[in-house]
Amino acid sequence: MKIAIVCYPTFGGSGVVATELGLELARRGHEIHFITYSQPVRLALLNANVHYHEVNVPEYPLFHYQPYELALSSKLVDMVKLYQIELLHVHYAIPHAYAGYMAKQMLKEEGIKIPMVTTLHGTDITLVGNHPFYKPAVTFSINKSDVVTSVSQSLKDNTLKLFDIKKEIVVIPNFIELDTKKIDSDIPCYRSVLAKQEERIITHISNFRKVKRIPDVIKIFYKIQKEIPAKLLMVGDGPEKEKAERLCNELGIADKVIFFGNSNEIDRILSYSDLFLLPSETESFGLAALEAMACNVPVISSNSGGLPEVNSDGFSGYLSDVGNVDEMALNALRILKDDSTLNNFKENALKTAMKFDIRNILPLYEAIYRNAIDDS
Ligand code: GMT
Repeated sequence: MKIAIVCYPTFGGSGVVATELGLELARRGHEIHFITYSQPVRLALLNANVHYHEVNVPEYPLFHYQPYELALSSKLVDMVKLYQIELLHVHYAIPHAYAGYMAKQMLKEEGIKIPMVTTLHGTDITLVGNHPFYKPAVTFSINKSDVVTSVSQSLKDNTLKLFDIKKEIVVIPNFIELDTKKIDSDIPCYRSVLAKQEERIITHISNFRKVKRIPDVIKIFYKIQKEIPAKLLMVGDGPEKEKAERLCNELGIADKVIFFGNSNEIDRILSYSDLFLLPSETESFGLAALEAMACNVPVISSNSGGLPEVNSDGFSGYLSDVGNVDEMALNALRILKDDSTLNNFKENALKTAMKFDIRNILPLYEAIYRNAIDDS
């Protein structure tokens, strides 16, 4: 199949999922066209089956806001015609589903019918899309999609609760490619740069937005390091990062916390980690937790949104109510207390991640694509 994938090219989960999906589809022989405003961060190699088309938005002083949706829908129309693309798969409703719908309409005028699959990722529904300024357009473009998927049952339930949705929503969970996770974590010099042999390594990876509850990450770690030798690796960048650095200084733990910024070495960092913290206010899925588990790292998370669908309480880690940092720290210490308990949790984390193996999930998308193309 010839498929156009529209996504955000940044470090966010939706862009990562879209990119990994496109790359795997290409490996399976499909022709994939990524259409976005810059090359997706996880898209290293382009080849015969992987194309990238940049959406350019010319700056014009009249516009206070440059019209990205307009440029995107025009680009979609051009690329569909040029490459005979058969299906649009848009990730994140805003504004991609809206632009995709406009492209569909323009193409229809020229006698070209193309189905659109919209995948809802989370904040497009729970935070941004639900804002009254966006809600009518988001509702409209979801209802006008040929197929709507959501990355968890929790996100589906929220979407149906918050929006007047007429379409069926199919749950297709996010996935992980386990084969690529074999990192040579035994290279001693790398680990020793991060922590002393006796220190446990605790990691958090996110976009450092409010929803991630970054101060909770620091507070949990503060309690852990009072009991056992430990280091905290903070990976990613965003609006809450500076505040987090200040909090570490105030608590006197700055020398035990390393802030990395955005990194392309996520798997390597995770391969040295003993525990992952994700105390978010909400997560539709929690891809970062799955990536951690795929690298044998147990997860301490909140129990909100789709996290209970990913992290298994008492098995791959523990779940607690949002903000219950005392319980999260206690559970972290339960996991980290001795090597045999930790190793058990590490094994269970990997076992849990295996349920989300890309080889099980990808055929679900392929089936949806085929049906949508056949029905159009
Ligand atoms: O806040 C983020 O983590 C970024 C956001 C995004 O849109 O990329 O992530 C959302 O989509 C991910 C991929 O499906 C999910 O794993 C995240 O849980 C979800 N974030 C939230 O729901 C807050």
